[in-house]
Amino acid sequence: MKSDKKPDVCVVGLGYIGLPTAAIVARSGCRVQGVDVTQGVVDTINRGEIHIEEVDLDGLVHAVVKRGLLSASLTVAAADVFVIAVPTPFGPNHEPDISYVLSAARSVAPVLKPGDVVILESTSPVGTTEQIRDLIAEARPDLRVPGLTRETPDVSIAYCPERVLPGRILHELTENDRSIGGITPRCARKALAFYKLFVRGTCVATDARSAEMTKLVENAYRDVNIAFANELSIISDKMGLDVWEVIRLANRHPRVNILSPGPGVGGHCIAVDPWFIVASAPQESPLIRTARGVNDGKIHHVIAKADALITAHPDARVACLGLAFKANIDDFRESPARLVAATLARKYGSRISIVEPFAAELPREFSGTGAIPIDLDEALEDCDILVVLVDHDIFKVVPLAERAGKIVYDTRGIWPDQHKAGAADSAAEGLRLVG
Ligand code: SAJ
Repeated sequence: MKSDKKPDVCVVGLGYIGLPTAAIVARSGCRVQGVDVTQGVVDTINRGEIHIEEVDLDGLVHAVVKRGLLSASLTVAAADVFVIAVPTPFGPNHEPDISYVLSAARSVAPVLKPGDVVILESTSPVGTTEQIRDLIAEARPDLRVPGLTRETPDVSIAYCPERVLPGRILHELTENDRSIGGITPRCARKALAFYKLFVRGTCVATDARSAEMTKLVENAYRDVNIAFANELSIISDKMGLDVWEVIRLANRHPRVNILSPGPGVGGHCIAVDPWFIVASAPQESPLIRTARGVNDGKIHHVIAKADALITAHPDARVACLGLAFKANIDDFRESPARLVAATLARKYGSRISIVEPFAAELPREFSGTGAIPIDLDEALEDCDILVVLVDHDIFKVVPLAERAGKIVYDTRGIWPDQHKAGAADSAAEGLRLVG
């Protein structure tokens, strides 16, 4: 990479991470070429528009495209730095699928020249960055690659995971600390110089395998702790305890921080990444594997409890509040709330209404069930049972007076005062089911 001017950068993969990264790198003054396999994505970006939802991203992409700093194409062209940010899903048996990563590396290899830097950002099993190095070595025997030459390598190869939150991506891409894992320390230094162009957080150099494992560990840690909260909620149900009261009190301990129960774990990160660790060490990861089972099992616990409640009130109209995988965003991928609501809709049909302020229409699995989308006011006026599945802010602020006469199953603990709604018992109005 030339040290005197800003590097030309190629970002392969223009999704939830690649596009914001490309836009922020362009904003730092680099010329950035974004590459994607979908013509519609390429065309949208070249019009200065975006194909994903992310706060402030539209304005930034429009600005850098208009200034000629960001353009998109289907094919990789020569650059100084190559960032690979493509999906890494898992297969039917939770085995990691790095085929998109290897395909991206194959598209980069032919245009590499001495001095270039290749950085993988996609969440990947430990050892993937070395596989990219080996692929480049095979495709370009004319290049000296790091770790396989005693001389100074021609190219640098590194791994740098992101840890951004949807809805805060532009902020966190610049402010969060970054782990920069090089195949060699020299590779880490070259990649670190690139990130210092736009990262204000601390960039910590390490080796590629440690950086790969760091990303998986961060999310597995969170999954295990969510599983603890979900298991607590199931135990509390059995014991007739208010899990939210127990957690609230336990968290007053100076060194206890129990996370929040929910209807399960959604999204394509926390529910996926732990499996990459289990795949690498299946005998040594019983806790991580079991936590995945607890969180996936919680979905079925919530379905069974809601089903029993609806069956016990055959004349009641039901509103499911929320379909998104987490609060205040419009991402429905791998959403437990969506699975719970669709299961109830298939069984109870038009008795079920769906309130999802972040969805313009119901996902396809609701078609033909008879369930209809309604807004929150209609739910509060017309429905007798409220099943809270997502902790959207708009749901949290519903005053007690507007839900006092309702039967509430609150899987997110958003209404701690619900029990004040009346002399709640299994038959009376105002029953509050928690956890
Ligand atoms: N959840 C709970 N209870 C909690 C916290 C979360 O049930 O106490 C559920 C949420 O409802 C959601 C799921 O877990 O369904 C995941 O939510 P999340 O808040 O963990 O958010 P993600 O998946 O959008 O982001 C995570 C973050 N990782 C960590 O917090 C360690 C983010 O920093 C990562 O960048 C992201 O995964 C990722 O892309 O890997």
